[in-house]
Amino acid sequence: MDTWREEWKLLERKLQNRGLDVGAIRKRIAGFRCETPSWGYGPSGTRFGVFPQSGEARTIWEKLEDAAECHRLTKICPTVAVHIPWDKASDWGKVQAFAEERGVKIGAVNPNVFQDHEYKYGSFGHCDPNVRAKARAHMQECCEIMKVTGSDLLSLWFADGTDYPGQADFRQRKHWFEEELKATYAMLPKNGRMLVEYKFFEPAFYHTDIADWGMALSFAQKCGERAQVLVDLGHHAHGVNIEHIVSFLIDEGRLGGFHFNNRKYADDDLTCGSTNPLELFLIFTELVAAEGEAATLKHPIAYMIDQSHNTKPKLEAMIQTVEFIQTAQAKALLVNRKKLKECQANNDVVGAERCLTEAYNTDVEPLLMSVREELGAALQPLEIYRLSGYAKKTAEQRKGKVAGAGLGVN
Ligand code: AFD
Ligand code: MN
Ligand code: MN
Repeated sequence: MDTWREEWKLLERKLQNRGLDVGAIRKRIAGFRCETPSWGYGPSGTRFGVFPQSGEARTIWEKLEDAAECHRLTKICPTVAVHIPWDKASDWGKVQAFAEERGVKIGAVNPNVFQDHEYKYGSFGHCDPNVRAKARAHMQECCEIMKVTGSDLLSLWFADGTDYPGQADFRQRKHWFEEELKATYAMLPKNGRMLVEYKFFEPAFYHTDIADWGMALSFAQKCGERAQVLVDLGHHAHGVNIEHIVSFLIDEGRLGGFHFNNRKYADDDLTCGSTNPLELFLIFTELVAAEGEAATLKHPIAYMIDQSHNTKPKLEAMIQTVEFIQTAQAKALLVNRKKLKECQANNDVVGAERCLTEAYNTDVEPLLMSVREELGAALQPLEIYRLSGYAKKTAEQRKGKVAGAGLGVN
């Protein structure tokens, strides 16, 4: 018998002895889905330079090919977030058909109101009503794309802010944002939700109009039920307790979803779980607890990756990320919640902590492999990918093809 099956049998018994419902846990792991971003497969870099990788995806078509390969191996990444106009396409019905032929679908639509030269002083926060109107028109364009692709998420991030004290009127900008976000909300397809993402700085250096979860929550509440907050793990100052923010937003019914990544310093877009796996695990303990209490969540939480892989091969880094996220979710499901509640009720601090550390320190690889086998996924997706020669084959195929100007424009 493969050694992993023996390891799985041992682990299964260990989990049963801990009083865990192993069948239910496996079901939850099998049901977890994570969206990959088109921009994670394409050219990326920093403000100091972009270092192209041979074979990296340049067009929406190539990005969808790579995303389909990630899903083929993992079986938990069936949707792909798109970014407009990085992924501008003349016929989104054709794009969706191309995606579906390969086993994936277009997911969240991400507008881009930060790179056109008109947006130098902001978009929804700009003092010129014509610039605000241009940004609103782009939101309309993205909502139309959602109707064609059947996407139900409009994922909003704004680079808006200022670089110096006195440069703009904070409250005036807040009012413009409220007005424009409400107008955008009114454009949503009827099944659509609007996710408002926050970020404490960058590219603006003095203030960012949607700088933290409280501002995003306030804007969402002013728009309506189908507006929620998007938590990007790279968008917090050092030491911020993200798992606490997540639990608060869950309780407010306003946790829309995540952009998974990791940071060492700021918005580094590093592989999720690479620099701080414990933080990812603690976030997932809040998520799996809420998802386990049927009445708590009014809508599914959108689990999406948002990373730029500059020094790692793109698709390899994406598959590695999916494995890290899957591992954190599985470990979080091993927390004995009944025992944890008892410890909490008795102020048994060490006992409560041990409920978490016992789960966090469990090697869940055999458990994941048993679920992957059931899903028809590769037992070790990253390993299989690295041995598959996919990167070399696609680099050959893509060599010489006319790239879409690097922005996925085709
Ligand atoms: C940048 C922004 C933000 C946004 C992403 C995709 O910081 O995270 O979601 O680009 O537009 O990382
Ligand atoms: Mn993000
Ligand atoms: Mn970011």
